[in-house]
Amino acid sequence: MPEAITIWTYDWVPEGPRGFVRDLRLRWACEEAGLPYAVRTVAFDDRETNHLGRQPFGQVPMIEDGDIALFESGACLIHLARKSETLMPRDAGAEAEVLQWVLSALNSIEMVSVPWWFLTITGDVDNKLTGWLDTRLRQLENVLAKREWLAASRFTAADLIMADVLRVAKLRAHGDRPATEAYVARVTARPAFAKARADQLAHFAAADETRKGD
Ligand SMILES: N[C@@H](CCC(=O)N[C@@H](CS)C(=O)NCC(=O)O)C(=O)O
Repeated sequence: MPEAITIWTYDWVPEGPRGFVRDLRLRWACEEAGLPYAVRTVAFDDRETNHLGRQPFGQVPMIEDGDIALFESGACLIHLARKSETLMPRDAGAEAEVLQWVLSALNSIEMVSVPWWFLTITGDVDNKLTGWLDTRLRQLENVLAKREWLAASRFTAADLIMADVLRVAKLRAHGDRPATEAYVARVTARPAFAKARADQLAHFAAADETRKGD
């Protein structure tokens, strides 16, 4: 039995982000790969200062794997993917393609989608990021119209992270991108995603009970 990986998340978060806190990416990866893992927590309250030794921005997630401690969900995902052919093929060319699309999800799509989403939910009626977002999403739609998976002609860590970036409700409801919508539905229909999501929701629901008792 390999030594268990530890995934770190918050002890509690408000309703809004539940099901989207980024430890889900790492839970999902471990579920896909059959890697045993434990979940541990840092306090959500005082998060800006209470775990800066583990995550210099006070965010989550982090992982520990033996002597290795990492933050940034993308870096953690790549670390996990290197342990599992399910997530990342051993072939050097296919591996490079997976890495390219993992970074693309984070640095070309999430880089604009998160600020766009934030402006939208904070009531910005003239969201100046919409044009930029629409261009990126249209370009990605063109890619997904021609292929089922981003890399290696099969599900990989690249699809896990791209679908996680794209599955945000406000993004899905914005515009009409049938290939992207089918892609998000296909990737998030995987049992490992359902398990990771249900476990995260249960984790925060249990935290509500603990808070009530405090
Ligand atoms: N680039 C970071 C972003 C991490 C991030 O935004 N985490 C959120 C939870 S999903 C968080 O900790 N938010 C609280 C905060 O920023 O104070 C990563 O991918 O790990």
